[in-house]
Amino acid sequence: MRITVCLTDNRPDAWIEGLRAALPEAMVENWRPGAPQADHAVVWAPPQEFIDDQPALRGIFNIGAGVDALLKLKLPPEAQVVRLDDAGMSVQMAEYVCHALIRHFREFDIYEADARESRWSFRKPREREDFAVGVMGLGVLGERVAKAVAQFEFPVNGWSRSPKAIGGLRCFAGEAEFDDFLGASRVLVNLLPLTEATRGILNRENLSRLNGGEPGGYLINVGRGAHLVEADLIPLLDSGRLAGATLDVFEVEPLPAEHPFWRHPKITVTPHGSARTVREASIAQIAGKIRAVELGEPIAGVVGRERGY
Ligand code: NDP
Ligand code: OXD
Repeated sequence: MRITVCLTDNRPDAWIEGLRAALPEAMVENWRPGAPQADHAVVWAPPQEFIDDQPALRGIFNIGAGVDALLKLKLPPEAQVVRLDDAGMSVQMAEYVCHALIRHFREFDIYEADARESRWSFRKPREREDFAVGVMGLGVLGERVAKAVAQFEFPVNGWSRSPKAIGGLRCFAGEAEFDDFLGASRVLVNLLPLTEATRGILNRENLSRLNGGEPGGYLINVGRGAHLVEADLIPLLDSGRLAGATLDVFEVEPLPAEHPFWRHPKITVTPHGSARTVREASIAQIAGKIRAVELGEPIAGVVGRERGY
């Protein structure tokens, strides 16, 4: 069995070494144009040239959860596309979202500003019942995040494509229940995959529906930058319709130095690091799946190419 590795923006050496150790029966090599045909590929954002050069691939294993960059390519029709299934990301995502939520709810941003001025001043406590959290996407990451938030006794709503019943959450599903989900939520957490159905979903109209249409909504975007219509955000913040936003993902990454999000007082920017790929756990997961595929066994995390995630 031959495995080819093509990792844009990532150093391949440790991945190759790890895959060789986990799959000693396989030939694992970094891809170069004209390389021998491989059975499986381990990839991150590969160029079309790579795919065109490897038409016989049976499995394409993405080293991230989101496959939007991969599905933009013209892939071999028979190849199975497989995304990372947690592999150490969900706990990081839960930490990130709980931190952003609690920082906003407890007004730690204001205490930080006060501390810079040596000002000793209490904020009036706020009621968590008034800060219902809505999690868009109840998949591997969204469900873990929703359950972590529920531990802090915030009311939690979740929205997914198919109906779900998850203890401690009020679950909404599909377009028909989307407006009710938004209206019932004050803090919106986006953990959707980027697909044709979800691109631009964080727009003026939808964000204005938060909190029953009253001002004070808050956005945490950890999905993809193209979920947000960036031009709509600053007017919503400046008019007070939204109280703030924590953004980890952007239409253009790295976020250009001149982008107004960097300097807006109500926006917190992080550099697409809310849940990083954990190399050792990911290698173990991918190697296990490759071995299962070779034995004809079913695996989790197979992407539905027609639905886009
Ligand atoms: P999953 O595929 O496990 O979950 C996706 C969820 O979104 C599912 O609940 C699915 O519904 C729901 N969904 C998809 N399309 C729609 C739709 N049109 N309407 C309503 N719900 C929809 O993905 P993960 O949880 O593993 O990851 C989610 C995303 O997080 C990734 O695609 C990636 O973009 C992003 N991500 C960001 C990272 C970062 O560092 N910022 C790190 C890792 C991931 P259903 O359950 O019905 O199928
Ligand atoms: C992912 C990411 O999709 O890092 O895994 O964004």
